[in-house]
Amino acid sequence: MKFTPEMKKHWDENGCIHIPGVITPELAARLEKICDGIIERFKTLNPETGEPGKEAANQVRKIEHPDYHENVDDRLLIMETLAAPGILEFVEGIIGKETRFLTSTLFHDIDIGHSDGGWHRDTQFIYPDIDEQKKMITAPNDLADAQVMIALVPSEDSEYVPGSHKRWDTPEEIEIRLGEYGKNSESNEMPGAKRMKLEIGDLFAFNPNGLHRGRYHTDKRRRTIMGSFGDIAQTPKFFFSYQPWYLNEGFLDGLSDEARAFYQLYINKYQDFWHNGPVPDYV
Ligand SMILES: O=C(O)CCC(=O)C(=O)O
Ligand SMILES: [Fe+2]
Repeated sequence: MKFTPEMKKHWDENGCIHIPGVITPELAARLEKICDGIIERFKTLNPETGEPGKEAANQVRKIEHPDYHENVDDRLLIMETLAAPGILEFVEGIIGKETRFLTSTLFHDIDIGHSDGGWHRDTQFIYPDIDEQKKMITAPNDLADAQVMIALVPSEDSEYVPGSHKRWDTPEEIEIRLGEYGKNSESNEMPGAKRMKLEIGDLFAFNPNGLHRGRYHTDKRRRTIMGSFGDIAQTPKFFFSYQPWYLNEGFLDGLSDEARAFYQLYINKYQDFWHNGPVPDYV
């Protein structure tokens, strides 16, 4: 994938971008198999809690955790894919700053339950106070993040409201997002919502400040991996960035020089937090 100024323009205007075919179907198939194994292991034992993963879970976080992998090469393939030169160039291009890693996620279909997904801005989980949220959205330079998804099987499970990343909610939007204590948040009537149609190997990146949601249905297979990236000048210390196993001896061994350098930057930024805590609550 080659980064272009058009991509940056599209990103700035919309807060999201869809780029077809960034990985080959062959690589997607290999990763899909690895992800099946991760989900099975998570169900048996979530290494972060020491308990079986939640039954209705639609995601596994931090999929490079060593306990999800019998085979080191599988772990390295995931890390290599999320830090491929094309991806890193793209992320720096759209964010417009030097970037660092934050976390990885695997989104998958669920065994029980059925959810069209709750509309949200990720900022609402960090700033429950509405005025704080508003301040963060209207000063977007303070939060330059990108969520970069790669679909390993076709997926139409992500929706976004283009342009909503750089403005506050309209009355209709806020009523859906937060009205009546979240009772309306799964509404299918969000004005301007765009559903992404991803084929195998497609990339979908979005600014999590914008209005978005994911759909989780038992009958729609989903295997989408995601890397979360942000401005190197910021080091948010919370559950997502708590990954002390990066300090394990030889954790980066076997990676390409570029990927190794990128994850080493992550270690440099976060090693104090991982050594000294405080250990965040599990979410
Ligand atoms: O499942 C999805 O597509 C939504 C994910 C999401 O909300 C996020 O990564 O911030
Ligand atoms: Fe989100």
